[in-house]
Amino acid sequence: PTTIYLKDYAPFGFHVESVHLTFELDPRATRVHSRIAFRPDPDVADRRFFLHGENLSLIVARIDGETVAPDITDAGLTCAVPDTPFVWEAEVQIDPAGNTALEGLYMSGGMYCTQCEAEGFRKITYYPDRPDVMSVFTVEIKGPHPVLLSNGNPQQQGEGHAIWHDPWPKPAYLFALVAGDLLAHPDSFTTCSGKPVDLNIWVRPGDEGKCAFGMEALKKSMRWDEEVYGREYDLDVFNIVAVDDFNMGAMENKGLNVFNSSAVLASPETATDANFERIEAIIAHEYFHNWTGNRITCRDWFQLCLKEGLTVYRDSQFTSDMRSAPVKRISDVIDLRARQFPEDQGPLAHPVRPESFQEINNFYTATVYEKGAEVIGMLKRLVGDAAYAEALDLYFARHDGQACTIEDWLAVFAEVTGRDLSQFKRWYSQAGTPRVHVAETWENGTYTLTFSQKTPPSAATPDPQPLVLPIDVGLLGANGDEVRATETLEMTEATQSFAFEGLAAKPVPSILRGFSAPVVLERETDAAERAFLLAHDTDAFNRWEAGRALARETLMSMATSDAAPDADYLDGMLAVLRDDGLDPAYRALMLAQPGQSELAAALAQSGSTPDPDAIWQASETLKQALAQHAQDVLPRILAGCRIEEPFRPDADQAGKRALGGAALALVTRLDSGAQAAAQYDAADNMTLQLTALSCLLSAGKGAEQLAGFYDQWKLDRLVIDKWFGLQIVQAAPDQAVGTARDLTGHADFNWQNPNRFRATLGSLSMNHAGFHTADGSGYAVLADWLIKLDPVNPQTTARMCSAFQTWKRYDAVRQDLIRAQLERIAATPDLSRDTTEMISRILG
Ligand code: HT7
Ligand code: ZN
Repeated sequence: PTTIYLKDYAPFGFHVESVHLTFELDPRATRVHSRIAFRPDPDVADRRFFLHGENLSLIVARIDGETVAPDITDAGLTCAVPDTPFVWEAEVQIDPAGNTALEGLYMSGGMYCTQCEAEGFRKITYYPDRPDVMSVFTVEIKGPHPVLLSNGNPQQQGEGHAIWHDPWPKPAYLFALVAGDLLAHPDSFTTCSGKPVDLNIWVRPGDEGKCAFGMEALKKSMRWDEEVYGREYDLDVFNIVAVDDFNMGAMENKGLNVFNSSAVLASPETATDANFERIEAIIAHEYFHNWTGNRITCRDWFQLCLKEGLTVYRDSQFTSDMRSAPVKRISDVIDLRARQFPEDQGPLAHPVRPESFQEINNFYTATVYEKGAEVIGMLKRLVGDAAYAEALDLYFARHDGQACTIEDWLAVFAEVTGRDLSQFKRWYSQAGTPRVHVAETWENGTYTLTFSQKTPPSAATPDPQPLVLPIDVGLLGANGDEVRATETLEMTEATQSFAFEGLAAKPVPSILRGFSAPVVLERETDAAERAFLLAHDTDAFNRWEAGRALARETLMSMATSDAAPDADYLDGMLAVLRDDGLDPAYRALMLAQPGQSELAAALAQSGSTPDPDAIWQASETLKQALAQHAQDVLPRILAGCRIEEPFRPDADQAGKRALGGAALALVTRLDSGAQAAAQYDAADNMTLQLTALSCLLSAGKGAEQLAGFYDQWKLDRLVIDKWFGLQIVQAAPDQAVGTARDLTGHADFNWQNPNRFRATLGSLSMNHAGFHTADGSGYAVLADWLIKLDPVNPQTTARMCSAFQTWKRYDAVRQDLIRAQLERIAATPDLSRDTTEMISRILG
């Protein structure tokens, strides 16, 4: 496979003045006519006329009306063209029904839909399919379907015929077309300057009752972007379509967002609070792309973080404003540690702005998205809120309608603040998670913190240099009062000291408040100090972090010796449970234990080889100990979390249900599932129903409820995904592989549907001890299915290979078992470019 390098970027030699596409839809033989006006760019020396194109049957091509015979390869075509403006026309035939990869134009449940990011448009017609080629599109659709949609505004709509015009120049990856027998959930929005916008969520008949929440989320997002970023919507219509077969969450096509059904459809009976929150965030994310991604796009795919990091940052600000800011921050950090840290600390490590790739789809990663957002959060912290707002205004004003780079992005900050951001820019070019060690001294009223930063070298970054780290620090006195409010220390050296003078007594430091930089903080301290911070820290994040560290440390010692659960941890958690002044959602997060995979990582980093069974056992023992320690207070918590009002998926009610769920999980360990069974029977919403079922399954009970759940929901695809996933995630380690195997034989296991595939095989990889079962059967089952899926859907296959990325953490026997499976996948004939790249990077 060819490797593409950032350093080789060269502009296209032609401007595209306009694009006119006509689609004659047919499941097996859709015809696509293109009429594209090109103008040679005199500033570009290399004016080779190359159009991308894959899996296309060219019927005819013309230049200025004359038939031409281009040179065609698997990747596209070249053709001799005039040195003056000309019109290219082509007619191609494609096979949407045979397109199982879900890139380009494909069919899902009888409807036509498209997915063009990153490089799917080349499967629709010949085109310069690169983000720096932007043009105005007019799209004509012919087909016997009641609903025919594309980007922009509708120009004509009639029986079996529609014309759409998008006035905003865009790259081809933002093109979309949808056709089918769909129903709309309509609404409207008036923008800040008084322009009306028609809003619709389009769904298959039967799903119309699941759109109301998504529509409210859309309107809130539109208002928020006006109020917080000054960004107004710019078309007459905004359409969202729900699609069942989709490789990711959703796609921000201009004026026509396409969503995985799971990322938009929800009703109280069928969706959990977590689903509602995710839907609100994804709707916001895709909507915010209208400015950060669409109006200002990326010059090339190496700049992906330009739109993704910024848009994730914006959607996290939105969720913080709509819900609880500390709860959102803690949830984001849990997610970062669970998904981005393993990537950054393993063989798939790459910079936020990668410098090479073979398959760009493999770089839609937690590093580009979530670490990319962290980098923006650090920048904002360093320059301050006012300068951030000024820089963003300048960015939008200067770059509207352009395809930009990280250099363009940083330049507006440098200009607004006068800062030299060259060292900060290393965050974009260096892979790896910095480890920051802290030492302290106390002398004559001066307390000094000395930080040392070290980023472990990796294949992507063999010689890491010191980064700019904003480290937020506050100091607490012995009674828990703040003796120094939060201050951002700006660390730029490998080792650097910061002194706090004039203190009456040695303080307790609260370091890296709000998780102000995405690093691993190393501080040798004792359980007593952690317990003090858990009880007193005035920073909500660090208070949670103190409890998390206590849990992690006790679990690590329990997993490696016969240590008993730490009393400081148990007492601290009891105090949290009793503290009704704390937000229930926050208390629920406090009670959650670190994931078993996170513990495996921590053990590996501390020099011991993680034993998945011992980690599982430690985690079970600690939950049991906490249940016993808290048994007197649990009934009161459960009662306090009961909600009498009608269901609302808002943060208040969701927080109560989350705390009630955490308490129920503990109670289930004491009452053999009696209260969980009662909650299951009484549940009138999916959160309560699924929480109860999950408690029962984790206690090795609930067979009857599981069967009843299937009968109740067998016609609801999204709920049945939960049914598949829950059984595997909650299975005991020795049952997980068998459960997954049985479910792959179930009549409803449609392995070509990415949601169902992920619900089954993805859940197996999430059951840490089950997946890493000593005989290697977990690895073998996953590898079997990845080999089977690869020729059908390389993108989803390649993404799921990351389940193996942590393989070097484990013992030699497990490593050998995993390596054997990786080599078996690699040796599969005709393996896709996507999966080949992932496996070879993981093998190293
Ligand atoms: N910009 C989108 C990224 C994307 C994608 C979405 C759906 C299917 C395949 C895809 N490939 C890349 C999603 C986003 O970040 O908003
Ligand atoms: Zn995005």
